[in-house]
Amino acid sequence: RQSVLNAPFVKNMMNTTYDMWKLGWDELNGGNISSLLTEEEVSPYLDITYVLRTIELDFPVVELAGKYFLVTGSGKYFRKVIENPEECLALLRVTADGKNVEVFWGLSDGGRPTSELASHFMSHIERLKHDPNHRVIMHTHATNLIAMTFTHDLDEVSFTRTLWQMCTECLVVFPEGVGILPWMVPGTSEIGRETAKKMNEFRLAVWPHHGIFGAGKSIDEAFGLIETVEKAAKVYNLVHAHQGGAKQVITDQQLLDLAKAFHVNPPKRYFL
Ligand code: 2HA
Ligand code: ZN
Repeated sequence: RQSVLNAPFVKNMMNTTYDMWKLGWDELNGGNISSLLTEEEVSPYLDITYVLRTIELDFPVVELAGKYFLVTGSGKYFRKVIENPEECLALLRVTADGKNVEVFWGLSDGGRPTSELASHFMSHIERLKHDPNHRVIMHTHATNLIAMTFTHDLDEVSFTRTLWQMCTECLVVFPEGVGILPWMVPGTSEIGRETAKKMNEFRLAVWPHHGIFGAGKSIDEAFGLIETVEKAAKVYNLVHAHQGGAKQVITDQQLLDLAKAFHVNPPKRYFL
């Protein structure tokens, strides 16, 4: 059997967490990622009949029974995953009753999976209903996006429109817009349920004054979605740091022209 450290899914997780830390998004233990894996992907690297330990969940997820995930650990630092993946990550499987996870590899110091596991698992359940190829949920403290949740109103339509108006590619990258939760206490099943509700309609859910959740078919896609929102938020912040703000933005007609050219269908409610 090959070392799991050579598995592409582990390498990509190590590199991505390091990149995200370097971007300044994941200070201290901020941020978490979970990536759905198949038994075919996992079995060349690990004996899936050998469970290291079982961890009970606070919320049952029977919809995910038998599914494998690579997740970041609770309290672990994105900066350190690349140095110590076996302590910072976990490869686990949801038990048949959906009440526990079985750990096959990782969390070598006895740690637990991410504190936001509820939001991750509930969001996976919702995204899989919409997209059988869905794989990844990613949470991060993207700096400019957090800043924008202080200066912009938190109405989903108006927030989405502003992001679209800041960078021409935005409408094409997330034509469904972004969902926004009310401010809530993190790490709970309640915020998990509210995040998952947004994942019914969006692949991006903003947690005001905290960060963002993104969903994708791969780590690269979830990262790319968040990176695009963060870029637009950065442009917004730069523009609004100038006296007088924007003198012009991408117009509704231009957004509609983009949608037509790139064959995406943003909902009508976004257009005034
Ligand atoms: O993992 O980001 O929201 C720490 C967090 C909690
Ligand atoms: Zn967070």
